[in-house]
Amino acid sequence: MKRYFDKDFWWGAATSGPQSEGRFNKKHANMFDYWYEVEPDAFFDNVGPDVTSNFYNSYKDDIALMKSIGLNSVRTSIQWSRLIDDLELGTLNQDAVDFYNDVIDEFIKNDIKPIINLHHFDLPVELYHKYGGWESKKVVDMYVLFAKQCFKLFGDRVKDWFTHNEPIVVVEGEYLHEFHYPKLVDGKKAVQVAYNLNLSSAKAIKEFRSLGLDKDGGRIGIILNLTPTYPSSNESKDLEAAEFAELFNNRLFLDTAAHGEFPAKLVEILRKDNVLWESTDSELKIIKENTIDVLGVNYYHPNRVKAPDVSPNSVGAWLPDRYYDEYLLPGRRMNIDRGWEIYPKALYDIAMNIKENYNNIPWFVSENGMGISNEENFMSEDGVVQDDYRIDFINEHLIYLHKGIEEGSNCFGYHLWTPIDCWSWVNAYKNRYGLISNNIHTQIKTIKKSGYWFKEVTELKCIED
Ligand code: BGP
Repeated sequence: MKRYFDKDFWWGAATSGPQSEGRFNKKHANMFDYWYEVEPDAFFDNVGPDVTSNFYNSYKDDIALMKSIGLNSVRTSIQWSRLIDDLELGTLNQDAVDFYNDVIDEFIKNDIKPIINLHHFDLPVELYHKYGGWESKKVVDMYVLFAKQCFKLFGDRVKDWFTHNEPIVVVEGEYLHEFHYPKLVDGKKAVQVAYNLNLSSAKAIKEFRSLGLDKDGGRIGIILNLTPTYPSSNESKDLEAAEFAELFNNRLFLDTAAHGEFPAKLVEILRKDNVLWESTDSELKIIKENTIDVLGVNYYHPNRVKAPDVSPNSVGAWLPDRYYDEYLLPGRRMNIDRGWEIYPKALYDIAMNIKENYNNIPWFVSENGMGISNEENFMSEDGVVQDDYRIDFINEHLIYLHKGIEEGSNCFGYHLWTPIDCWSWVNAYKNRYGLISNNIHTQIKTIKKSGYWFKEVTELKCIED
């Protein structure tokens, strides 16, 4: 059966500044630039973000390649650590202003809608060392200065803005599960950071509207990795575990961004556990009054949980994991290279959740994708990666997305991670995700089989079951 998408549907792909540009000409180091300086072997094969896919120098050729595979929209981010000269004052680095102006103009010249995200895990590291980064409300205000500069400089041409990418990953990676620098394990700080990230998003949205960009066709939102939670059984203990996981991992940001309020049940638990964030009435008012216009949803894999083996009340320092354990579904389909379960139906569940519980807000799939190691093994003699696994993966996800749209969910686009193989946090170049391959030694970029297939899909605006 053929499934048709709207004529204005966004067919695109996503990357970020720190993962594609390289470190050229940057005045400040971000958290990952610094981490790589002090601990290079924390990164796969000791490869850091210094060059990545060299977008800083090759953006014209890269954008031409993106156009050649039919992308009509591309998301990247503006690097705070590149754009801003004095972080405290929010003054500009003119080279960076010129660079981002050129990039945006080049996208538009190629009929690709530029979608801009502001923060993608890339806090300037000196703000962490000086103030504790997102633990500090002073840093929240510096981020708002950066956001305001971006809106003023580029808001005439960029109409779709996002404040953060996957803010829960900052909370988890930096403050709970030790997978991103500074690798702390501190539940109380984690909760404050989650609050401050939510506050920073609302404050940036307020600036956006006070500049009148919403009156000029502009929209602003947030990008969340809405990993749906599925309980291991219908027993009440597993259902409760799943409820907490959903509250902490998804609704902590989604309810706040979309409804302007933290979920009451989560607040109650955090208060009872003595770890609730510090907030003021005026901040909560800003959060209430500055909800999102649009939502980006990153989806890779489901989150399956069960009741924890240890009772929530009987463990030491507070961590959210005391309320649930991960559960591995027997017989699950896996992307073994990345260690993630493949479960396309979750996209339909996400679509229905947004429709039913979040006022059917306009949204798009802002990331989805399949990371594969040693992809050169799938390269045919002409240098084209024969990535049929990626084509199948995308197609299956689009089928479930289409079902959700048919049932009335207000989804307007699908972006794959990523247009051109780029560097990744910690995994560096281990897993390749792109529609276009990038040889990191020669910087030769070649369209993969999936890139040619995606072009056809964008032209026909149609997939097949
Ligand atoms: C998302 C991030 C992206 C990208 C992707 C793939 O969570 O927003 O920046 O890195 O994951 O992740 P990885 O390369 O670690 O498999």
